[in-house]
Amino acid sequence: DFVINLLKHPTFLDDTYTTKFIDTTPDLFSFKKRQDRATKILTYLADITVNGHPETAGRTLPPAQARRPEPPTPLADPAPGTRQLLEEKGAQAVVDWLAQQKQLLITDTTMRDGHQSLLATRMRSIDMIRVAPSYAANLPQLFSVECWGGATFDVAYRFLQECPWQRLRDIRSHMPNLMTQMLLRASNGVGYTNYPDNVVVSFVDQAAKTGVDVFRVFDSLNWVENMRVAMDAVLETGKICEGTVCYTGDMLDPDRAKYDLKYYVGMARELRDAGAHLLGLKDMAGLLKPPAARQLIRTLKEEVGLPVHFHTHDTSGMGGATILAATEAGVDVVDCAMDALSGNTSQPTMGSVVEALAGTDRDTGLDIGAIRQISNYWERVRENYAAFESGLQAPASEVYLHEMPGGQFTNLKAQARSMGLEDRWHEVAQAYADVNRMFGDIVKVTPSSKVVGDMALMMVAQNLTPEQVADPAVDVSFPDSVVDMMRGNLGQPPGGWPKALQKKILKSEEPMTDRPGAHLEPVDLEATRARLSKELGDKPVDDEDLNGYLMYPKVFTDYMSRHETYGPVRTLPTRNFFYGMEPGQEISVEIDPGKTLEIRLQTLGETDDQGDIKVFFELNGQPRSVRVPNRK
Ligand code: BTN
Ligand code: 3PY
Ligand code: ZN
Repeated sequence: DFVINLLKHPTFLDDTYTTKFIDTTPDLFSFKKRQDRATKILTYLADITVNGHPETAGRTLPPAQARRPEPPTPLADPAPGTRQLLEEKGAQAVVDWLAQQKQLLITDTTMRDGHQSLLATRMRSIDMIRVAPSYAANLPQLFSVECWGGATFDVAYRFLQECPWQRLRDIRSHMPNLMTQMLLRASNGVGYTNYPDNVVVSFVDQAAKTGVDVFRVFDSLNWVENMRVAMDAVLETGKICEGTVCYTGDMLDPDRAKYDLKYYVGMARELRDAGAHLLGLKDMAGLLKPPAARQLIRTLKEEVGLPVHFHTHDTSGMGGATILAATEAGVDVVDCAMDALSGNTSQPTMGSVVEALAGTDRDTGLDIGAIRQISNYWERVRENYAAFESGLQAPASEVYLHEMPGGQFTNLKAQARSMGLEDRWHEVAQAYADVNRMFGDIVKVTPSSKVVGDMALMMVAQNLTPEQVADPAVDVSFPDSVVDMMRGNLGQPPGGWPKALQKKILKSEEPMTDRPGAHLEPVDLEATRARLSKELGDKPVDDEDLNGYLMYPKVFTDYMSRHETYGPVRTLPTRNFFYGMEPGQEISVEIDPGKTLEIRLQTLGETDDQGDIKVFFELNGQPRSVRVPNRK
């Protein structure tokens, strides 16, 4: 029942497809003849050159000296790594192997959380795929490479005009010895709301098929009940299930007793009993301080018996110290970002952690020279994303006040800017902390963090105090996301929602207290596929596209309709994708392995009386022109 997607069909991908293919497969061609892919790419380049990219308008330009980054040469054939162990002996064998290792293992997060936290998730696949062979050859001792999930999924479709599944497939194939890792928001999939159980299962299944090896599964309220469907689905695939505890508050602060050592150990045991292979400890805001890390990791190791994989953010500047404390306490794996995309709201710095442990009994065994070379590549890559830099100048202890996740911080700041609240940022930070208390002190991570952020921005914009929000006599119009969360649609926090506030928000409506998924009808997958196919002009819909649509219906169909116009723009160099071309510039674009377009921009014509402008190119030496609207 696997339907080949026409857009990915090898015969179609080859521009030389002929009427013979159409004649022999008439069912694939019940729609209008479309332009060839080279013309589509020229149309895109012309449009961006004339009008600019909407996402970079008014933002900082890449530095003048920025050039195309060159990945380091792979030094050897990739040595066997964790991926071979998983493929040959299975998930439990990887865990058993891990438990016997003395060295600290490292997961590289650059391709997921690193750019999610520093560059608004805007890194394009091509910049990752080009360096993947260098990772495989030069750093075969890595535990895994986190490169998928979280916010990267919808941003790929929504802003980067590329297919997230194709990204995964390509990284997977260029890095055959390293395990890929994704971040999965349990019942929220890679979205912001609970999905029906069969949608979650279908998504996990497809992610495993396309190439995810390690699934870090967490729930935004730390509600294990709401993680079982996703965890069971991962276990069913035979891949590695990293059941994850989110860390919040301050374990050693008696005023935050709700999230104490006992709480974390209890949740970790529940995850172990739910079948987790590995225990994830996800410190999404970077709140775990070194002394607490020492106690927490040691106790988790003793009391739970699973290898522990620790994730933190360096927002406070203390992340490296916490990693070293965790290492002394026996943590098995830690997350780091490559130097050039590390620090601040991102992960701690890989090269520095490797150096700090060199020669100790937990020496990582990673080649520091290889790390520096790969980091130099990322440094160049980063230059081309200047438009998405947050402008954050320094680490800040204020994170212990607001507790915003690293992946949300810069986003919320941008949201505040767009509402004209940028110069009231510290008030937003205080409001964020106030809202957390009003909501009963909850875990704040996607999607619960977004709800807290929405509420905080609303309070600052409307000059509302926590007392006014709580006062039954003051009329407050709550953001939709807050109403939804209080209804129980994201699940239950430990101890439930504060009753009085919930009542004010829901009025006479009864909240739900059980699993949202239990109330959601299963989606008829084949009927959905048929409906989507019809909506796309009778185009066949493969399993990846179906799962993309199930997560993000409108985002997906918008992506598909732009794809019709612009073609495989994911193959463009990043500089040209965001800024178009200069007259006289020449670029090579490999639209398929071995099929390269040589594109030269000649000149821009005059704008005609319909407001269109003709753009003159040379394509593989032949003159070509395309007409695009001049919107300037
Ligand atoms: C988006 O931001 O909507 C996705 C990126 C592609 C949008 C294309 S870029 C050329 C053309 N100009 C626009 O303003 N939108 C499209
Ligand atoms: C995400 O869910 O995208 C996160 O990064 C949470 O930390
Ligand atoms: Zn993170």
